[in-house]
Amino acid sequence: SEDRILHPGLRARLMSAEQAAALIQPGETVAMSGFTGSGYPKAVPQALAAHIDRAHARGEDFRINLLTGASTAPELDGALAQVDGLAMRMPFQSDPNARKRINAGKLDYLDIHLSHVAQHVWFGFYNAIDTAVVEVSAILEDGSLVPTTSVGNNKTWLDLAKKVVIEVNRWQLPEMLGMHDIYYGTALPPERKPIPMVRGDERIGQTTLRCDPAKVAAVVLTDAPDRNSPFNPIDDDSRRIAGHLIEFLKHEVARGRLPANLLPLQSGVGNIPNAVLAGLADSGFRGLEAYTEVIQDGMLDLLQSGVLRYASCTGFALSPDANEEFRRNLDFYRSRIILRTQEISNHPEMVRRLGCIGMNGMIEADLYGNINSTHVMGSSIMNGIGGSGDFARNGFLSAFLSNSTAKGGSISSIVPMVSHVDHTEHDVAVIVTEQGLADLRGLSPKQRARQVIAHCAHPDYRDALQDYFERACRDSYGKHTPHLLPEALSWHQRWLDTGTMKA
Ligand code: 0RQ
Repeated sequence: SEDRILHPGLRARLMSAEQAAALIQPGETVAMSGFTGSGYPKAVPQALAAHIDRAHARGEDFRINLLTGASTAPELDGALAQVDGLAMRMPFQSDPNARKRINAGKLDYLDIHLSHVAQHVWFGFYNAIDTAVVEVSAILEDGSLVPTTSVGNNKTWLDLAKKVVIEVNRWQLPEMLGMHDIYYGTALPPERKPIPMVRGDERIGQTTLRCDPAKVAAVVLTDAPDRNSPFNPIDDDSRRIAGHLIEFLKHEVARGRLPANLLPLQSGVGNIPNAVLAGLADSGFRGLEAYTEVIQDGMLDLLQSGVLRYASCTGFALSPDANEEFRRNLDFYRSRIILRTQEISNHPEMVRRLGCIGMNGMIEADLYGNINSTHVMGSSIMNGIGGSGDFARNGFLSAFLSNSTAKGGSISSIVPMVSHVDHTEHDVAVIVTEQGLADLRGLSPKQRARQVIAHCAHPDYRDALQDYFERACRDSYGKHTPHLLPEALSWHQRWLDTGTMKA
């Protein structure tokens, strides 16, 4: 602890995770660090889960409201959901236990644009934050904190929480000091100023997080790694999706609509976006930039090969192997990776100014280009909208990617009407499946439907989509965005009733 906690007053607040967890009271709103499996507190959430479990065994009510940056890991979301310790969760999760409770109607979940979270807390839209639990790699002499592998909303949590619990994780590398850019220039309307950044690799803030030592109630030492699952090996369909998108980007360069090194890329997490990154490695592109939320394995490879010049993000989602690679070659990555607060990594002002190219996964798309990123059969949450909307609406171009079918071909990812809408037809430029790419820019709804059916639908479902569209064009109440209302969601109902969308 000597070299990691340089502030004597804070060293005096060292205690066990159990003691720190006991400071959190039932009903509190607790804001924790963590973004896509990186930089989340590793010990206090598990100790809190045990504490809650004992309270429940005694017949006491004990649940908290939990905010984070984005998803975390089994030690946080998993542990707290397992013991029924959560009353409300926001703004994003991807944990199987939490998901199960949310979809059983036992846990309230608010699925929020990731750029909105910090400002909404500042606006006072949500409960006041009772406790912040934030992982750092070191506490400096002046009490400022060295962030770890994600920044997320930590600045806001530390600024606004009534009390603060700090986990100093000795597994995290203190040599990451200098990679973060914490911007303290955000103000509330009507006092807001332009964000003073015109290139994605600029630094506009400071390298550490401020924290009032008087608010720090506990400091806990930990020694555990970030945990992320390895990616699946890239399959043929993902490779095809990546191929279609990269061919499209080259076409845009050839037509003079994009510069030769494109514009800053945003990439969602998941196997398909990872395949796109892998595809970019041998695409011939050079000097690419990434202004994104999450750095996953493929981005490290692109940095290594020099295809990518830099990556700006707010967190990592690395497989165990990629994590080791990052730690071994930290000196190389230090000058090429910037970690920002998520209000800046996802800021509409920055995404619009830089002209980001958004590339995100989807659950389903409809004929007219509306996208469902979050809900299976319109009602069962998968993960959440995350940052996809921040980039889809404000970027230069927005692409949504998916296989054309799901669940062994029993589901068409292209449907007459999406069963839930996250990204409207107004925010979607291209849709890509392994079948092909539909370029929806400048097209009317009916023109879009023809493109989506021809280029994205799986052959097993193409005729049925065409048939629906033709009958809708003939019989719909209005002919602008033709629909047959009793049939529009019948594919979903058929799957629920019979296990397949096929008639
Ligand atoms: O579920 O594992 O139970 O079978 O969805 O699907 O094909 O593995 O694809 O990992 O890329 O995830 C939209 C969920 C896609 C993701 C989504 C089922 C499928 C499987 C996963 P099973 P795949 P991916 C940056 C940006 C929103 C957040 C975001 C996502 C599971 O991309 O969460 O973009 N996006 N953040 O079976 C029923 C369909 C389906 C379907 C797929 N049509 N119907 N189930 N599935 N299509 C990151 C952050 O913001 C933090």
